[in-house]
Amino acid sequence: MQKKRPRYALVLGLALTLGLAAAASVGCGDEKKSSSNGGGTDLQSIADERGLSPDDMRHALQQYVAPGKKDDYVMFASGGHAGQVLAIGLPSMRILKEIGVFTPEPWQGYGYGADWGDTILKEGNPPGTTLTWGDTHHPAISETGGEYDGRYLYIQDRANGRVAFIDLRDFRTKQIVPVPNIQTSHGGMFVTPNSDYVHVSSKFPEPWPSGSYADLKDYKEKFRGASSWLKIDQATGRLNLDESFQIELPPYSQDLADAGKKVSDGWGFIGSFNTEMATGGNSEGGESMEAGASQNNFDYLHAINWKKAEELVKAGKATKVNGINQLSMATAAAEGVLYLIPEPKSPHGIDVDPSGRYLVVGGKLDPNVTIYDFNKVKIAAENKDFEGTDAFGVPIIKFDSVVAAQVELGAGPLHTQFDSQGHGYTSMFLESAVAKFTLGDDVVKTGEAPFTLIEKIPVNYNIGHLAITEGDTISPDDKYLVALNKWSIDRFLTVGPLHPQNFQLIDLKGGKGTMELIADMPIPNAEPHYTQIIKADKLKALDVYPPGTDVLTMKASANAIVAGGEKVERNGNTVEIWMSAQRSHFTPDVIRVKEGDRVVLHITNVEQTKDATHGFAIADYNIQSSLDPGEVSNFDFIADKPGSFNLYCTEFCSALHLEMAGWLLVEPAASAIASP
Ligand code: RUQ
Ligand code: CUA
Repeated sequence: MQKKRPRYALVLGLALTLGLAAAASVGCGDEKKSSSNGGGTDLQSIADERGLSPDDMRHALQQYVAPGKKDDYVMFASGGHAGQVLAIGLPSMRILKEIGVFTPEPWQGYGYGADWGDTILKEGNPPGTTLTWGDTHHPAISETGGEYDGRYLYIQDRANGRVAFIDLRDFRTKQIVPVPNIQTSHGGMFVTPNSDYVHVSSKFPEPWPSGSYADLKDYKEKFRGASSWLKIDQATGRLNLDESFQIELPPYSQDLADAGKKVSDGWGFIGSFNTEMATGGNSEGGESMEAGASQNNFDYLHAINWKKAEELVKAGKATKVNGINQLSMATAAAEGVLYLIPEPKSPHGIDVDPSGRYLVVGGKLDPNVTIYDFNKVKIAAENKDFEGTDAFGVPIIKFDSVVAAQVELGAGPLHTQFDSQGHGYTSMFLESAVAKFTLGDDVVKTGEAPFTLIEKIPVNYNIGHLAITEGDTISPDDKYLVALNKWSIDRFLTVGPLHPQNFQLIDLKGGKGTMELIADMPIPNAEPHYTQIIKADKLKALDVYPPGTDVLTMKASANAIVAGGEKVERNGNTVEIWMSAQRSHFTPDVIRVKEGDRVVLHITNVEQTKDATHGFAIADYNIQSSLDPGEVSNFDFIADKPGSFNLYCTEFCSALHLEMAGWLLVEPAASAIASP
């Protein structure tokens, strides 16, 4: 709710505090006087000329990060079906980096001949498939004690059931794991509070064992979902399948998920829909998926005791299937690992509050958020307070025994984030709004009534997720909320029928005041489904790599050289070159091979100056790499195309950047020379 009353005095006060006094004082003396024909330099003239209201001016000051100053937060946003991750500064909403993940990305030399990207992309291919894209949805920052620790970032591929690991020392992808027995995954991504595991669950069930064929008439018998717990190696951040495990789930559509924390630490929660087990077939005499999957009044929230599951796996109760330890549904149900809790009709988000006690489920087709009390879930599980089992023998906890409250918010509640004051903030997709409400009075610190809708703010438009600064931790910062809107419609200049997505920055006023929309940000990428926002000072990214670093392992490369150590060796048909890159030349800058030779090329950027990145590209060979200071890039290719090819540095590194070039001379095989 923005007030229309001019608040010029306040704005000026703020401006002065923020050091804009100089700009203001060059005005014509009377600060309130506006210049009628533009060109004025006092604040009011500028505002008048640009058509800014006092509120606009205040918002500009709230968001402004002056040249040379830095942002307070970094938001990691998924890049949707473009397959990357974006790093965005807050509050400025300036894009800092696009990180290639599932899709090759030439600027970073990811997937264009250098071994770093090629190795990761290749290892990330499921057996028998070459994938050149992914659909990034849910980023998850590593945590220590329930707080983001700024070390690692994980993100899943919605389309192909894979998980990628990004090292936040260099903001580069280091691993893609095709998760066995999972074909697609949606929102089932989270990191446990001490980064023991990354969780990912399947979206649509597939025939088990994975990769086999089954007809849809055998859906109930043959198709299965999975909850996967991928072990994080603490020292490297890499995922280790040998120490990971999976829990077989009924063939429902497991949807969003969240980790338990504090009182619910050791548990994970996954929402689901399509407990009807509809399979589509609208042109085969059946009904479409959407109708079939919306029949039941309740679907099931899955509550998983992962610490218990881990014990069972260690006790040998799992079977290895396609390279991962699997606990059967029967074992999980019998041993107190897996419980179902009814959740109203086609639910969407499931989000655990910072205290770990409240589990908030969005209604999608229901105007309420349903809030469960984990303390009650625990008691119900212990007392076997069940209403029966589902068709697969999994116990169903009684709804009334575990619900804390249902709060009516309006049309289409999806996802919820929390502040530290005991509020939940839910995205309202159908209503294009964010609704703020209170949780139980044990966590509400503002004196407001528990389980009550407090206020709503409109957003533009069709909000999906929302993210609060440090929002998935045990202590959110009540600073900003970002609305991730799926449509922008009329908010930006039209750039053709494919409109940008729209992020909107909302000031939370410390969780105590009225939410206020500060800024819009068009996203020129695919739909950024979810983001997490970390305090910038928690990130400890490198400025340069230590000399001779292999970025895949983050260790010293065996092929690193120092300036002067360049050499060329020929062994039969293999030519191996150790090259250096330094402003403004490659050494050697001419590579002589014969058609058909294997070329093994190691390039060390021997510089240690911040930002002294060189690129390396060879014409017509589809080779492009980024060599950041200290980095070693390795190439291994067959010189199968004869000719004289220019090679050059693709980064404007110095005054003589254009001279940083050379040649790959591929002498034609004898037969080719002989031809007229
Ligand atoms: S969920 S389409 Cu993250 Cu609302 Cu995805
Ligand atoms: Cu090195 Cu341009």
